[in-house]
Order: sequence, then structure tokens, then C-alpha cells
Amino acid sequence: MTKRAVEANFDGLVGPTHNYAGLSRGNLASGHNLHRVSNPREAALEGLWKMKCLADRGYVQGLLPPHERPHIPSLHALGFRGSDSEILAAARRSSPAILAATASASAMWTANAATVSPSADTPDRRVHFTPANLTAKFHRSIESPVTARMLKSIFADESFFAHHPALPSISQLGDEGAANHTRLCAEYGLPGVELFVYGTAAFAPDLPGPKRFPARQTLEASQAVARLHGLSDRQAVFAQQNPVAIDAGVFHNDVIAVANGRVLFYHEQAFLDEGRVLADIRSRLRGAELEALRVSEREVSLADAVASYLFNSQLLDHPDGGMMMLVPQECREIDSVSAYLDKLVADAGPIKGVEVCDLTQSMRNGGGPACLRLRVILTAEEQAATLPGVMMTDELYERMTIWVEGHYRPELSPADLADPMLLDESRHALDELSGILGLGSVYDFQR
Ligand code: SUG
Repeated sequence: MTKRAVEANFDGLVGPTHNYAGLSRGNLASGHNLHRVSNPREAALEGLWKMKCLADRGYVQGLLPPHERPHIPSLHALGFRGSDSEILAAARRSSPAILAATASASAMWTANAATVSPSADTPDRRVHFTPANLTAKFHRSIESPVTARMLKSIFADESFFAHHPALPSISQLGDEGAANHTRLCAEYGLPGVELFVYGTAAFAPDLPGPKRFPARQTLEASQAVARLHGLSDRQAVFAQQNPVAIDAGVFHNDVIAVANGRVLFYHEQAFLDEGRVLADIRSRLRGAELEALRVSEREVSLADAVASYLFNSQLLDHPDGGMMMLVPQECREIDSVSAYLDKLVADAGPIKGVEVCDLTQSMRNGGGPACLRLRVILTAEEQAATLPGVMMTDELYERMTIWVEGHYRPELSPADLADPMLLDESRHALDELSGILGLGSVYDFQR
């Protein structure tokens, strides 16, 4: 029997060490803003405001907490020894880049936290989670153990939720989670088609690949996740990302394509073989006709798509039918994109309205609205089994705002990352946060 289900979005709450360290080659914004002074307080408040706006409109909205940063166990693993202050000072002297990597607040982009398959798709009718190993970048590769603990704490009931370990941490199995995975369906509660997009294949060296920037996701990793989740060939489509797009700064597929329901919104340069991708989806989508919303290079150039993050929008079901699109404000600052959005709504297609949000602090590191959220399709029973403390309400919003204002700095520069006070402040804040959310002891410093 089909169960009604909804999409819940779990946004990453920005951490107290949010900074610009230029750690992600291939992500243009990260490179451009290297060493810029950040505002962690503003960043967290921007993210909280997005969550509240969506919760106010009736969408099911949760949050995933920040990770402990700087991460002393990672510095320890690299041979730095002594007290916490000595470790921070030694890392700063020997390699500011390594210190910055262990201090990044990158866990905020929860589209990279995991790949999630809803219970309607899986053989055991449980929601399956595989945390992403994020092997492509050191600062991100240290996220998965704590992400796994958080997901297990939030989705604890094994009769509803299945948790797989992250794939082996090796570039041939590089996995970036839901940022390279999207799902199409007639209704959330019905079996859907899961689209896995990869940048390269580790064991097929003849595939065309990007020349300038690295591909982060491999076909082998995508196939392994689909296997772990029990998806059959009828349910999974594997598509190669266009290397031209990767070289233009599309480091994840969610910077160039997004789906919701039966709509696939994408740029003509998104996929290497567009025709095959559409045919594969069409042949698998049961009970619904694929609606391909294709944006041509003439309407919006690849460069404007990357600069605006048009495709990193959230497509959300509209209560009156059709969909609402949540775009970053940069989309209204670039003429071609703004004109395209006006036309999209005027066209009487599936997109009924466009809402704009200010995520300046996250955008400067290459993270738009869709990067900040992990989508989890949940039935009513699964929703009831989810940790209630992380769900956004007016009360939680008020509480979190006070918490951020009390604990976060309004300014952070790369030199501050070695400040032992910053580590103390962050641990203190996260300890309090795990109590507020009812999360248990998920952090290393609590164990
Ligand atoms: O992995 N930026 C992140 C942005 C992730 C966006 N996520 C999705 N597209 N789903 C990344 O490149 C920059 C950190 C720095 O440079 O300080 C960074 O990690």
C-alpha cells in the first residue's frame, strides 16, 4: 500500500568557525574569496532565516548541527602533539592550509552529508542513508564520522531507518552525497527514479574528463551507493556530468541541475549525453510524464549559471499545485538570470513563483540554497520517529538565534583560526547545542 510522504529538508547550521580559506579548487567562489574576513554570526543567522521562512510556509524543515572545529583529532592524526593550544600553534607555524582545513565549517553544506533513498524506493521499506566520504578535499573528508553519528542520532529507529558506513576513503570511490543525486517521482510516497551523476569513472580511464578542475564523484561510488540502498536497474539512472561544466566551475551536479517530482530543471551543458539521460529517466518513471525544463546556453550562459547559482535553487511543491523556486539573491543581480526567472514564471509552466533568499556568507564559499540542505522523504510514521528537537519551530528559531548571538563572532580572519579561545568558544557552544537539540554526545570532545 502506498503511504503519503513529504519532503523534509535538513539544513546545515553554519558553525562558529565559518571562514574563507580557498580550500576547494574547482569551486570558483571559494578561490575568489580566499582570505576574505568572514562573519560567522551573519552566516548562521542567514541560514536560520532561510529555515524559518520555509517552516513558516508549511514545509517540513529540520537542521543538522555544525561539527567541532578546529578538529584537534585530525591535527593529532597528522602528527601535531601537545596541549590543544600547542597543537593549534604548531599547525599554524607548519601549515596554515592544514590548520584552515581542520577549521572549516564546511559541514554546513549538508547536500554533501549523505545520499538518502526514501522507503518507497528500497526493498526493505526503510529510509537508507550513506554518509559521503568526501575524499576529494581534505577539509571535507573529515566530516563523515561525525555526520554518521548525527544521522544515527536523529534517525535512530532501526525499524524505519538503515545506516550504511561511508564508502572506503579513496579517490577511486569519491562520493559527494546528495549533491550528485536527485530523485524524480509521480508522488513522494511512490517509487521514484534516482538519478546519480558522476564526473569520472575510476576504472574506465578512456571516458572524457575535465581538463582544468578535478571531478569529485566517481561512477563506481554512485553504483556502490545504489547497491547498498538496494536500488534495481529499473530505479537508478547513472549519468556522466559534462566535463565542460566541471571545467567551468560546476564542481557538483547540483550547481547545474535539480529535480523535484516529475520536473528536471537543468542547463543544456549539464550532462555529457543529455538525450540518453532523459530517455533513461522516461523509461523508468512510472505513473508520470517527465517534464524537462531545459535552459539553453543562449538564455543563460554556463558562466552566468555558475555565478548566480540559478540551478542551486530549491524546487518545492507549492500548496496550490506546481512548484515554488527558492533562489539566492545573486540570481536577481545577473540580468540574463533575472530575465529568465521572470519568463519562467510568466510561461505558466510548473514554476508558479520565485522566492529570493540572502545567503551571501555561504555563497562566497560556493554554497547556495540547495547546497545547504539534505532532502529526506518521510512518511508520517518516519517523521514521527525522527528526533523532534532538530525540527524547526518558532520556538527553536528564537532559541537558536539567541544561541548564535551569544556564541558566534561577527568577524573571523584566517589568523584567528589558531586562537585557542575560538576552539573553547566553539566547544562550549556545541555542548550547549547538543543539549538544546537532544542530540546526545556526538562530538569527539564530548566522548
Ligand atoms: O565542497 N565549499 C564547499 C561548497 C559545497 C557546496 N555544496 C554543494 N554544491 N552541494 C565545497 O567546495 C569552501 C571552503 C573554503 O574554501 O574555505 C568549500 O568547502
